[in-house]
Amino acid sequence: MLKQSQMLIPTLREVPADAEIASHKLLLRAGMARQLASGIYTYLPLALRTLHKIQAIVREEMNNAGAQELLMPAMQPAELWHQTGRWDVYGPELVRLRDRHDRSFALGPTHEEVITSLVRDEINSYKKLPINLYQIQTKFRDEVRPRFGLIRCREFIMKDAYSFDTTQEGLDRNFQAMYDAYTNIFTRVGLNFRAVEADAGAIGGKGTYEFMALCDIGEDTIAYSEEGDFAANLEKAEVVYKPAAKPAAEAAAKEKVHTPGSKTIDQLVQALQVEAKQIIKSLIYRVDDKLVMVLVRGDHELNEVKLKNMYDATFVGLATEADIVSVTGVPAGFVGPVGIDAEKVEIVADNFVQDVHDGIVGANETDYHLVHVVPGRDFAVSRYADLRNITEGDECPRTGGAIKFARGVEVGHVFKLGTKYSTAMGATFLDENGRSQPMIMGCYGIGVSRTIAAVIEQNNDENGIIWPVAVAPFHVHVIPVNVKVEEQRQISEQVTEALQKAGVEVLFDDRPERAGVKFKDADLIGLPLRITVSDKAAQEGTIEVRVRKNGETVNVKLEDLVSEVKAMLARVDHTGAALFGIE
Ligand code: 9G3
Repeated sequence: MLKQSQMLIPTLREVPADAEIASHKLLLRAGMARQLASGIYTYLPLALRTLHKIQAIVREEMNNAGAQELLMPAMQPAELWHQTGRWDVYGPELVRLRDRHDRSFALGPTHEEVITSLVRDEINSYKKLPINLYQIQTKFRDEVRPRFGLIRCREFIMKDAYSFDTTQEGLDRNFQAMYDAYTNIFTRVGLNFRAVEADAGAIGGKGTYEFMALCDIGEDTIAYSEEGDFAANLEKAEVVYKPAAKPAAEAAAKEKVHTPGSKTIDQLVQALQVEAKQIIKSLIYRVDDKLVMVLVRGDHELNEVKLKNMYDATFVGLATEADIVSVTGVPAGFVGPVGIDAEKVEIVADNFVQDVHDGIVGANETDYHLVHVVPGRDFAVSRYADLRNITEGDECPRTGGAIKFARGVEVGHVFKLGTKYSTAMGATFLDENGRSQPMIMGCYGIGVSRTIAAVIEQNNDENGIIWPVAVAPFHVHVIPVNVKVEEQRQISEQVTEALQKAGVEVLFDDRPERAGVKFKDADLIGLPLRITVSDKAAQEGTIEVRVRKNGETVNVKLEDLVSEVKAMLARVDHTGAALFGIE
């Protein structure tokens, strides 16, 4: 086994300014990765060891779930993408090239077309189904703004799996098997993750889940319940609505008030000394080719995905100023539902608007609002629906517990594809009655290289990385205080060999550096245990073992070292227990 002085582990004290997040900085500083070009990285030996461990866990769980591994090409003929119509759907993100015969190819960003064409050509009887095929392969997506090191690259490593079934129940079984496999994978890797429902309005349909590693730099907001396992993407989370009790007395008749310059909720709250939840926001939206007025309580946010799903629209966006004036006669800020011609613009509202019993709305007159407005009495709503973003403290739609927010990075994604690709490409099977049917597909991705970064994001401190045992590049760092002292070198070599013989992976830092430098590098690289060999080893036969995660330090007799090190690795974290706990 190579010693550290012979290995390419170029640690750094400082990093380039464009490395903003912990994992990006630490991948560079710990000598694990180097950028070749924007969004394109070399995995140096330490990172590759971690990558291989993650891949090994992925393979074990995928194989246990009955999937079989194959390896597809990265070069994909454009014809396949024409068959599914996707060649023209994707823009510059799809890396395209021409070969020497001037034929067009894509460098694969995903492999639905390739796998479906393979299964179409090789399987056509129900007897050969179901089948679940997967690969671990480099993907190419020419991201407009690669960032955050291995989190968002233009070339990255993905495990992508594709299942083919004859029935919906079969797909449901494969989907569940993949869901469980992903749960095992991310648990064994040591990630703090949530499986997040990512299907608006398909509650019970369970069309797709995203596996999110919780971390503050994540681009997605997750709404999750403190009780139970509910979690949903913010834009998909449904909001529980229970009608509030009607007030004893009905509000006084509506009245126009002068509210000069009060365009925003905050200005109105100040001007009228009211609470935001008494105000009803009136937003004019363009939904495909029509204009819609959407009402939301002043303290809530409209959820455009829910609006889009309610109309099953292809386009949803805020109307232009001109549209707003054309519908209401005033610019945004003084718009309201009272007196609006329902023929010209439909008025829809979030469920919680119906409980605003003494409300404030724009008067459709510049610098004026209406107070004491009652929905149903002073204006009609054509449809109430769940149209707002869930907020922290809302009731969980599953468990009734309180909703909390977290940010996350998507490391896995499981989809029920149905027959979209099999129909487009003619992947059919003959059923038991000899009838030709399209195969029913699912697809399942894991961002394997992104997972390395997510693990580092969740496991670091000001000194460097803190590797979970299961995916650490090595298990133990052996460091002689002074490698020039012959006994220290000899004992370090004996300790290294004894541990390696016992299945413990050792990085022996034999560099002639000052102890302080070696300890700093050891903290940076972040192996679970650090063994320090000092003069005490020769004099008293003891060596120091330090746990990177919590700084716990013990002096161990040389003869007890192997068993003690394995016991400590089993105690460091649950991934170590899984590997070293079973004796
Ligand atoms: C493209 C480009 C980018 C893409 C896609 C296609 C994302 C694309 C979605 C998926 C769905 C699943 C199998 C593994 C799990 C995810 N970005 N997606 O289809 F041409 Cl340039 O990849 N695929």
